[in-house]
Amino acid sequence: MSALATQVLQGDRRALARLLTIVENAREGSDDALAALFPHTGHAHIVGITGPPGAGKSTLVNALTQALRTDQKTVAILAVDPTSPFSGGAILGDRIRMRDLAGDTGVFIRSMATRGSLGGLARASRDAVRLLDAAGYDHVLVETVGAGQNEVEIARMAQTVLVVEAPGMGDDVQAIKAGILEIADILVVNKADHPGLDNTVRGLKMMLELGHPASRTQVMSHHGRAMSVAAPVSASDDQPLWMPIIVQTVATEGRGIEALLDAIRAHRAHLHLDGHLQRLEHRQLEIELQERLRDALLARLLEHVSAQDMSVLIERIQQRRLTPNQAVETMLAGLRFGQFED
Ligand SMILES: Nc1nc2c(ncn2[C@@H]2O[C@H](COP(=O)(O)OP(=O)(O)OP(=O)(O)O)[C@@H](O)[C@H]2O)c(=O)[nH]1
Ligand SMILES: [Mg+2]
Repeated sequence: MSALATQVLQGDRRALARLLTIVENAREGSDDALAALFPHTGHAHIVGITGPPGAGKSTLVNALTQALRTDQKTVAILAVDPTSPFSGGAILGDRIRMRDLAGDTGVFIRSMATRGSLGGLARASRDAVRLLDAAGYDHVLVETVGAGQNEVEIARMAQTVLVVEAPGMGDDVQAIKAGILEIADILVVNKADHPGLDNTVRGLKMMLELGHPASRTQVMSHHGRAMSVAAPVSASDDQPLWMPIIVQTVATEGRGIEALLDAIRAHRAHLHLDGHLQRLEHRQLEIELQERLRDALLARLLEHVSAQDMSVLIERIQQRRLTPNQAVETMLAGLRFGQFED
């Protein structure tokens, strides 16, 4: 086993930090270390925290972490910033806000900024979560800004998803996108000290009621699914439903944090009933394998197609001598490009 992987298992924080960098950038040794650590994963409770910018996600993560520490649990925090191409900025702000947690060896904080594509970040986040899991943290909290596809991505790697909203943030229907119902296990209305609280809570409740019972199947099969498709419930799949819980918090004052923790515990207990967790993991792995396979096949194919070949094909398409689909077929068949000359 790689020395770093062994050190991570022994609780060496510096080794964990170094290995996270290696894995994040898919550097040499990344696959071997992940393979060595993989058998040690599957123990952490992975909680995703998403929601619009400034809703109070980091403040909540901070408060939750302190509550979990009081309960003797260890916590790893992964702040994923898909909007910033640089490490720094918002993430640095998060670090400063999280200074309350600094110096506690039961807490590990890491941020990751996007490099390249969204797909790349999804891969890197999944691998990072696995390292933190293998390192033995009881809870891994993954924070990401809810914008477009990101919320769906987080649902594909977390076991419990918190969607954080705040009153007056472009209410009501606008901020409360339909997709939230399908990914949220717990809806947190943070900044409960702000005006407009009742409107926001009412809006969310209405949405949940609308989604029930007609969309039952969507509610229970939300994780990692093609979101618009309601999965039919088979006879063997007749587990009790999980209806998203709404919790009100004032993260800055620690208000509602115990209730939130209770909701998280309740959802975790639900997952451990009747094989829910296994089914959730199965669906998530199915999606992950498809993504990895697609990326690997594309990379392998592109090894055999030079930029020059590609631009020749594009010219042919522009000359209307080749359809885009024919160009793809050409590449797949590994044919010589000259064949299309007439
Ligand atoms: N009044 C009030 N302010 C809050 C509350 N929670 C957070 N804030 C403040 O709201 C601001 C944003 O909080 P963050 O925790 O950084 O929000 P975030 O969702 O992590 O923001 P991004 O990571 O930038 O998307 C900060 O100034 C917090 O102090 C709350 O419950 N009440
Ligand atoms: Mg934040």
